[in-house]
Amino acid sequence: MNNIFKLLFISTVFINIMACNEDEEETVTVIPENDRTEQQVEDAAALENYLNTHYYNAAEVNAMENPTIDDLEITELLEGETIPSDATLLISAVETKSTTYSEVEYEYYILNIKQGEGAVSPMFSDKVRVNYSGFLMDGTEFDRSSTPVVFDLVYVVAGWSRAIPHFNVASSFASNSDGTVSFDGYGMGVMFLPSGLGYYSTSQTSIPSYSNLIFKFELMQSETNDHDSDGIPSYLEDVNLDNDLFNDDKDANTFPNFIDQDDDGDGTITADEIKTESYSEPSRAALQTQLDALELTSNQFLSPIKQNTDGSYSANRVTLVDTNGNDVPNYLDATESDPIE
Ligand SMILES: [Ca+2]
Ligand SMILES: [Ca+2]
Ligand SMILES: [Ca+2]
Ligand SMILES: [Ca+2]
Repeated sequence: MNNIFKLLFISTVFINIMACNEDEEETVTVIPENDRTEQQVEDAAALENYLNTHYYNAAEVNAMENPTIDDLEITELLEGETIPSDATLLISAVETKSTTYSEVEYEYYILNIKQGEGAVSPMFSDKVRVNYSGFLMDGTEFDRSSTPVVFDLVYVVAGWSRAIPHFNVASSFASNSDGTVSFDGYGMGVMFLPSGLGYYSTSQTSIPSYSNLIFKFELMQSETNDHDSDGIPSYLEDVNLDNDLFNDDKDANTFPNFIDQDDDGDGTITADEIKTESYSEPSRAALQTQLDALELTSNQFLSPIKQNTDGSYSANRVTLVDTNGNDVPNYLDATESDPIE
């Protein structure tokens, strides 16, 4: 299953290849993709209609400490019916969000059942552990997890990297004797996505092209990604700040910054063009105390805390050195290629 995650890149055309006649030639019919702006208008209207004609069991799930995706029930309000007193119409409960993707302004909707009590909220480029169920506006479920699964938000449909960061992770977890893990105080909600933030023109198993997608989810954990291990977390490799890592390629070598170990192509790897100071402590708490005491300048950040093989914990203070003071850090400045230290 998990068919929503097999698609890394959304193709721009449908190609019908029809095997042909005696010449053994092939006829290729290319159907142009719908205009994204026009499709968004249509999808927005359909989603709004859905939200105006469906309600959920608000009182029930709001009363639960750790509601699951299966506890949340969305029901169609049929003509002539009234909403049950303990239910809420979706349109009255969702938050409307907007984002730009593929140069088009999109609106999507979030139903926040539980914010999540953990301290961390994932970045758009992080790895997350979730339970989820994906379905279409007609209620057809096309995918679901049976146990919490890990996804890289960079390689799933664009709506996920927009919606999930609005939530926090679980406050704690515990390992059970049967090998499963229980999470407490996790984030839980529903995202309602226009097709442009889903698969758009590409059809999937059980998902026709141009389908709006609805996902219920529980957010358990997240982890900061550094896809190319160059010391710059992936969210900081989005130089033009549009939540899209694929359109930032400083040296135009076709490898976007987040998977390029020498971002500016000056022959010195990024890891050697930034200053890294390492801090280690036997316990996470002691390390946290030490890190909290550090004063960070605007060109510094802390790497995520990692546990070492000897059980100790460590983290780095990273400084984006800008030797010539032109406001472009050395790792993005091809005229500065001397390794740091
Ligand atoms: Ca990186
Ligand atoms: Ca970008
Ligand atoms: Ca590059
Ligand atoms: Ca470099």
